[in-house]
Amino acid sequence: MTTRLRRIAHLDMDAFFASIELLRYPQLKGLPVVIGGGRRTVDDALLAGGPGQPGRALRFIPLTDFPLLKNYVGRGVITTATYAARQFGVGSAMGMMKAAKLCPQAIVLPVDFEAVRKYARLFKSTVTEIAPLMEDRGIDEVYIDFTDVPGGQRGGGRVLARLIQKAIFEATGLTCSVGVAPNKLLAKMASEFNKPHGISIVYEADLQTLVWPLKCRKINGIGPKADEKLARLGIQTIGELAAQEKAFLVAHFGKATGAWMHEVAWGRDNRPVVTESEPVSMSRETTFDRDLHAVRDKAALGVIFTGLCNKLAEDLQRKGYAAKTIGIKLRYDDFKIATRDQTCEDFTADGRLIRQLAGQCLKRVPLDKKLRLLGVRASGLVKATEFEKLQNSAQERLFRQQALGLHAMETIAKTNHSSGQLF
Ligand code: TTP
Ligand code: MG
Ligand code: MG
Repeated sequence: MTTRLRRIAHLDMDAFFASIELLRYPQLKGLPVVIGGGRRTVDDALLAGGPGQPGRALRFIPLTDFPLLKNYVGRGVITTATYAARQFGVGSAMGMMKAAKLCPQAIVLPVDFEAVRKYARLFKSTVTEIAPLMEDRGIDEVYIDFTDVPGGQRGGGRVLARLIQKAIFEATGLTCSVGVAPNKLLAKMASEFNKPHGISIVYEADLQTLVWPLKCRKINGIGPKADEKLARLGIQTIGELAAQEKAFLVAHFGKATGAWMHEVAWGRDNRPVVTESEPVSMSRETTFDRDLHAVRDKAALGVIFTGLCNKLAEDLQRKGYAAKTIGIKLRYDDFKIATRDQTCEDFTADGRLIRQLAGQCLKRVPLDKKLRLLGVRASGLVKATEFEKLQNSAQERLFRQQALGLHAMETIAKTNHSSGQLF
């Protein structure tokens, strides 16, 4: 087995709420746009096609119809701003009045939360289709474990990062920035290095050059209060923090925080990427070009069956899962469906074992009618890392049993009679 480097990505959408409005009104591309304030009558008029033009396509609304920041009346704060607006010093959490002074010509639009949720769902599902180990970190950002994803190691993660960026752009029309690093802590910093639409790759060896010059505040977890206290102690940068004795930090910030500060300043972070929603099952199926008979077309069916099992095994391995239960689905020429499944003692992502278990299922279905469709399904999934842990403890059990003079137990496949269940 080749040793893989731990590669963790942090992906963050660029000017998220504002970029969503630019999809709706592409004529605003490249212009300073700020999002903030409540919805006003002028906003409703825009959504209807512009003042006096109900029914007009939104992309044809002339720029002169858009409300400007200088005319904005009200208190509110800026939620976010396009990069064009940021050049004027306008940004998140700034009061609208102050922003209007800096960039009076900026166009101001309200947040469309429904659209935000829709695009958040869409970009996240695009990520998990490519790399399933994704941790949701809020409306517009995620961590992704690249370590075992095909291509996740190439160029330190650059190849996969670019692929995901492209897939998100194709699915949503939105851009994002990605940082790939040995852990979440560094990845989170790295995703900001080349914003917008950037990728940055950080290795452990880059700590001194890329991370230590940054302000302590860039560490996710060091807030304004801790930062102020660090500044009072004469510590401005992460490098200066790293130069402190752990005992010194513990003395000033307490045992847990002090030790944590020391670790993060040295770029160390072992937190795993935690996925909240695990897939329940994975399956592969195929409908034949012509109906096949189990006996007369045995050879052809055998090849297809083995192919499906191997593809399913590849899917499991690529997405980092192992399955407890393997099942089959048949559709006969009269469109009736039969399913069977088989639970094994261990978890598996192995093509040959999947083929063997699926073969046992096949022996339990009637095969007198012709078949239209064949499918193989894996359920009872665990993450491969969990599986390794289970395997290790099973191995230990086995050694203990052998030490006690017991026979090594064979994996006994328990038969689970269920039928008529759809995949
Ligand atoms: P961010 O990712 O912090 O900002 P952003 O996506 O607008 O810009 P960047 O390119 O720098 O990542 O936040 C994501 C969205 O969350 C942002 O578009 C609007 C919303 N948001 C708030 O509602 N309030 C806030 O204070 C911040 C910072 C963001
Ligand atoms: Mg963002
Ligand atoms: Mg964000």
